[in-house]
Amino acid sequence: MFSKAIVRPPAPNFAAGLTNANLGAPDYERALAQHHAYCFALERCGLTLTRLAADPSHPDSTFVEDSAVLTPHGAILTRPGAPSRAGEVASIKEALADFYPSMFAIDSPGTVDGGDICEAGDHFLIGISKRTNEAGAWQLAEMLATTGYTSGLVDVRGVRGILHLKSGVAYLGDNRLAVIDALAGHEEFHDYELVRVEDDEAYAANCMRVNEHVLVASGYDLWEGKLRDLGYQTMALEMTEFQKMDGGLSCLSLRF
Ligand code: CIR
Repeated sequence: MFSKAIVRPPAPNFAAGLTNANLGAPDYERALAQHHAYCFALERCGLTLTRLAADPSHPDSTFVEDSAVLTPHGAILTRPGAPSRAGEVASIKEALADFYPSMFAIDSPGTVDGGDICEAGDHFLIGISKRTNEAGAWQLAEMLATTGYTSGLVDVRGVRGILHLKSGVAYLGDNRLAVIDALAGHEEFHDYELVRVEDDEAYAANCMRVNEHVLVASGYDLWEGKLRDLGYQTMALEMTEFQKMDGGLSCLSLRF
């Protein structure tokens, strides 16, 4: 169960962030409205939000998930793989200090983006991507091991259209993983019940179980229907402007 989350709205220069999506420039006002609805949904799931101020010096800083990995046993500050995002960690550290008296941190030469880290019960799936390197992944695995978590690595570098592991995988609870076809055969997933996301709805794989609900991007009806058939209460949220910047639902908050 989560009780809190940290969020940060997009800044007016949000469109200057990194993207490979080729979906056009995001509309700032629309992004703000979508972010507002996202925050409201988290509150409906029972979370108390810490709302950070928009940070125009880091256009990607609305994607707060990438700067830390949070578990019930501690916080680990990451070292984002994109140089333009390195400066985002300081303010996340400050915000987390209110909740975590001490924190681990990933060191050079390791890099980790939180979007590559999928908590699945007591086991962590750690994506190796253009952002998270093996040095970072091993550091993280060791830190997690000190508080009793196991982990496994999943290399997503060869998977097209995937920025981070969680662009294609989400843990739904109950030993179930939502997964895109391209990743479904991975040996790290053998012990889970897999729920497949169709290729033409691949973006929807980045869904998010928050307490009694699963938040999903709106417009992916097959996927939402599948989740409902499995008994999940879904909440659909418009994500178009964040998708244009390679972002999904999970990236917009740090939940704990
Ligand atoms: C980036 O390329 O870093 C941002 N434009 C998108 C980050 C999305 N974060 C995430 O999936 N956790």
